Amino acid sequence: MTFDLVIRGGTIVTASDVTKADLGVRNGRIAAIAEHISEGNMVIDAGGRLVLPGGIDAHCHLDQPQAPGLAAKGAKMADGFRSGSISAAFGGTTTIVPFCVQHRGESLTAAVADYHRRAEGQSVTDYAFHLIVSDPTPAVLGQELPALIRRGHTSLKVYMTYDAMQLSDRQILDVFETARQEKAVMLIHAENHEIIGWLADRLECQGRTKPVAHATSRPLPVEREATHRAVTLAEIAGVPLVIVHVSGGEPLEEIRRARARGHVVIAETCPQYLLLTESDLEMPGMLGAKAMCSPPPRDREAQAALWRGIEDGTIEIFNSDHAPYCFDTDGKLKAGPNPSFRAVANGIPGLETRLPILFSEGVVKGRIDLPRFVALTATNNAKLYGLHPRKGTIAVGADADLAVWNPEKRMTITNDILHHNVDYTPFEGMEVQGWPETVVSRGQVIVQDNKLIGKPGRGRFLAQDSSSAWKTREISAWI
Ligand code: DUC
Ligand code: ZN
Ligand code: ZN
Repeated sequence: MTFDLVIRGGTIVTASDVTKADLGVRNGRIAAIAEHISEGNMVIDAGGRLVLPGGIDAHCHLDQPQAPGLAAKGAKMADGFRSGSISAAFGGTTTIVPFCVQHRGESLTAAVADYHRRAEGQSVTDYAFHLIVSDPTPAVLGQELPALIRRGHTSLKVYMTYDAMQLSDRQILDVFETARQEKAVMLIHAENHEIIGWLADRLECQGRTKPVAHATSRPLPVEREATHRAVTLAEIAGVPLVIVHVSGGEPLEEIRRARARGHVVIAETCPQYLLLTESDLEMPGMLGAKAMCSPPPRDREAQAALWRGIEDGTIEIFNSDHAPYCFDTDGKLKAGPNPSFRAVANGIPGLETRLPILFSEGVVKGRIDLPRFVALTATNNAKLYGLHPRKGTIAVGADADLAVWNPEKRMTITNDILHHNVDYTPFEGMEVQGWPETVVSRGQVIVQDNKLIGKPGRGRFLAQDSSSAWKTREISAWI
C-alpha cells in the first residue's frame, strides 16, 4: 500500500536516537520507518537534513483576556491563535499549549468555554490549554476543576505574584490538593509578591521608573525564596510541580535540593534567560521595555548556571513564554510615552525563534546533543503534559508532526522575517544556524520554503492525558 507522504533520505532524531532512515506517513500518522521506502503520493527529499519531531511550545500566551496586573491597563495581546500558531509553525513548532485564564469572580468552566471560542477556526497547529486558577472557590475546587481535568485539562497554573492572579499559600495548597486528587500537574510562577511591591514602591518614590527598575524590583532572591516556598507547598500537598521560567542559579539550586529529597520538580527555562541580560533593559528611553519580562533577564553568571542546569538534566523543558505585546501605543506603552515600569506589560515574543535559538546556541555550540535538543523542545513537554506518544516523538503510530530541519542554514533574526503580530523581537540582529524548511502537522505540509500552506482552523484541540510526572513514582503527602 502506498503512503500519503514519504520523507526520504533524512536523519531522524528522537529524544534517544539519531538514525538515517525514510519515513512513511498514512492517514496523518507515521506508518513506517525503514531503510528505504519507495511508494509515496508525495515525496520530500530530506537529504542532508534532520527530521525532527515538530516542536511543542508548552508555555505561550495567546489572546489572553487581560488580567489587570499582568498587563498595563488596556494593553492588548497582538497574537491570537491564528497569528500565534502561524508564527509557531514557521519556527518548526507543531503543537502549542497557551493558557486559559480564570479571572476573579469568574467561573473557570466559563473561561474555558470562552477560550475554546477564541481558538475555534483559527489555529494552524494543534493545541491544548493549561488552566490558570485565580479564584479557587469551593465550587471551582470541588466541582469545576475535577470535571475540567477529566475533560482533558490536566495541567493547572497558579501565580505567586501579580495583583489580579496571585494566590495565598493557603489557596495554593487548596489547588494542589485538588490536583492531587485528580492527578493534574501543577505549574507555578514563583516570585515573592510582597518583596516586589515593597521594592517597586521604594524605586518609584526615588523617581526610578525606567524599564531597568523592573529588574531592580525583582532580583534573584525574590525568585529563590518563592521557588523554595513553592516546592515546600508541593511537598506538603504531595504533588509534582513545574517551576516555569527559571532565570538563574539560585532558584535552580532550590529545585536541585528538592529533587535530591526525592520530590518530583520539573524546571523550565526560556530563550530570554539564556541570551538577554539586565543590561538589555537599560536601552535608551523606553526601549528597554522590549526586554521586560518576569522574572527579568539576569546576567552572564545566571546564563552559565542555566546552561549547567540544561547540561546536567535539572532543566527538562524549554519553552518561549511568548507574551505578545507590541511596543507601540496599544502594547507596552499603552500607559503613555514614558510610563513607570510598573505600567508596562510584562512579556516578550518568542514562539518562532525558540527552536533556532536553542539549536544554534546549544547544538551548534556543542553544549547539548541532538537527542537532548529534541527532548527539551518536544518530547519532555509531550510526556509532562499528557500528549505523548501522540505528540513529541517520531515512532510508528504517532501523529506525523515533523520539522525538516536544515542544520547548516544561517539566518539573522530580524522582526521582518517573523510571522507574529508583534512589532519587535528582543533577538533583533542575532545570528543563528539551523532553521526549519518544511513543517508537517498530522501528515499535512503546513509550511514549506517560507510559505504558509496549512489553513488556519485546521488545528485541533488536544485533550491531555494524565502527566508522566504522576507516573514516575508514588508521591507522598503530609496528610
Ligand atoms: N511573565 C509572566 O509571568 N507571564 C507573561 C509574561 C511574563 O513576562
Ligand atoms: Zn509566569
Ligand atoms: Zn508566562
